[in-house]
This record gives sequence, structure tokens and C-alpha cells, in this order.
Amino acid sequence: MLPTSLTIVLPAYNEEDRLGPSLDELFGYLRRRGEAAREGAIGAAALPPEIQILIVDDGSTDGTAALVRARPESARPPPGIKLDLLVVPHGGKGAAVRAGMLAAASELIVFADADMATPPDQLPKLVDALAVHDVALGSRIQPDGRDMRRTQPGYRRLLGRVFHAGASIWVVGPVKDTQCGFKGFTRAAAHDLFERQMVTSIVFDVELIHLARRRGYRIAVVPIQWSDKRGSRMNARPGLAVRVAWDLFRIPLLHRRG
Ligand SMILES: Nc1nc2c(ncn2[C@@H]2O[C@H](COP(=O)(O)OP(=O)(O)O)[C@@H](O)[C@H]2O)c(=O)[nH]1
Ligand SMILES: [Mg+2]
Repeated sequence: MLPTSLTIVLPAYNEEDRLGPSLDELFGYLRRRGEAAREGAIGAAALPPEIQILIVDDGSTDGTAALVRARPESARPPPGIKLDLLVVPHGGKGAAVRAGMLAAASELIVFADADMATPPDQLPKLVDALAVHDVALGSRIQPDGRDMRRTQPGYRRLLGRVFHAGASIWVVGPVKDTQCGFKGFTRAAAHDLFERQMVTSIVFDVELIHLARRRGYRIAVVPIQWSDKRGSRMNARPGLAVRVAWDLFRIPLLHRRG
């Protein structure tokens, strides 16, 4: 049976500059898609008919929440698409995604970065994968081996390689890109996994995949388009390195029971 509803969770921390253009891009894509579906264009119906966009404002100190609340008529979501806002105390990306995933009630729940580094036309790829899987992990590595992360600055690619060396202790096998910010779940898998998620730093993706594998979910690795966007919220300070190392170390300890 085709799913009838989809929630797209967008964590947002001080995104007043990037979120407006991102929402315009997302709404534009959904509007064109809706029109194509109404005209009966083949293949246009791959997204569920009910769509909710849930912005989780991670305790921003700028105008992120105000921007979502006060969008002018011309910048409202297309018909049939709901735009909702959840404001949580600042807790990091993992905490913001967790709050959104647990608040969402749609049959399929996806999270994506607020900068639309993954363009919205990639959504049907996750939705298709979720027809036969419980978890769909976007991957910036293409089937021919090309790596979309090459658009990142050099220092981020280096940090990424060091991170992956640490993460691969807990997440092995086919998941080579744990950190892609574009992942989808059935509601049952999302609620089960995020109820158990404890890590709130950027390591939460590794914990999530570790849990999904341990709990026996059917996992798809889905190659997607991606390009580095300026204005990253990641603050590569020494304290972050310590936090990342500590969180990677403690993942299996957190879940040794159950
Ligand atoms: N880095 C970071 N991102 C957060 C936080 N809370 C929410 N986010 C959101 O998580 C996503 C991370 O994307 P971004 O900053 O572009 O990270 P990058 O592309 O990996 O450098 C964005 O949607 C952020 O707004 C936080 O505390 N830190
Ligand atoms: Mg980004």
C-alpha cells in the first residue's frame, strides 16, 4: 500500500539567512510536483499526498522562528502542504532532530539539513526505498564511486576522514557515509530508534545506524545528490573534537542492554 503522509523534519540553528531561500526551494519543488500530479504526469505521484514540513528551531538566538511564523502570503507553502514550527531549548543537531522525529506522526518521516545541501528533488529516492526498507540512509557516495563531499572545504574532508576512522569501529559494512544529513524512516522505526537515541552531538547519526543495525531493521543506502553550502553551523573548535571522541567511545556502552 502506498503511504499517505510524509513529514520532512528540518533542524535549524540560527538559520535566519539560509532558511528562507531553502523553504522557497522546497515549496517550489513541491508546488511543481503537485501540479504535475494533478495533470496526470507519469511518475509525478511518488511522494505521499499529505506532506508536513516541521522546522525544529534548536534554541536559535536570531530570527529563525520569527521567519517561519511571519512568512508573507507569497511565501506560504503550496496547497495541501503544512508548515509547522517546534521550538526547543538549544541542544545540538541530534537533540533537535530527535524532538522533530518524535513529534512527527506521518507514515514516513525524513530529516534533512535546513540549507538544502541535498536538493528536494531527491526526496522520492528515500520514499521509494522506504517501500521495502525501514530505514533509508542518504549517501553522498555515488554507485560509480564519485563522492559528492568533494565540494566541501579541505579541512572538512580531512575531519570527515578522521571521523569515519573512529565511526567505523561501530558502524561497518555498507554504510560509508554516516554523516549525510538526509535520512528517512517508517514511523515505527523512527519512533523506536529516536526513543533510544541518547547522543545529541553530531555523532547521533552513528548511534542511530548502530541502533538500526542492532535492532534488525531493513536498511537501504541511497546515493543522493549533494553540494556543500556556505554558512555551516558546525563550529570546528577543540572542544568539539573531545565531545565527538567521547560520544563515539560511549555509543556501545549506552546500549549494552536491550
Ligand atoms: N552544526 C549544528 N547544526 C545544527 C545545530 N542545531 C541544529 N542544527 C542544524 O543541523 C543542520 C546542520 O547543517 P550545517 O550547519 O549546514 O552542517 P554541515 O553542512 O555539516 O557543515 C542545519 O540544518 C542546522 O541548522 C547545532 O547545534 N549545530
Ligand atoms: Mg550544510
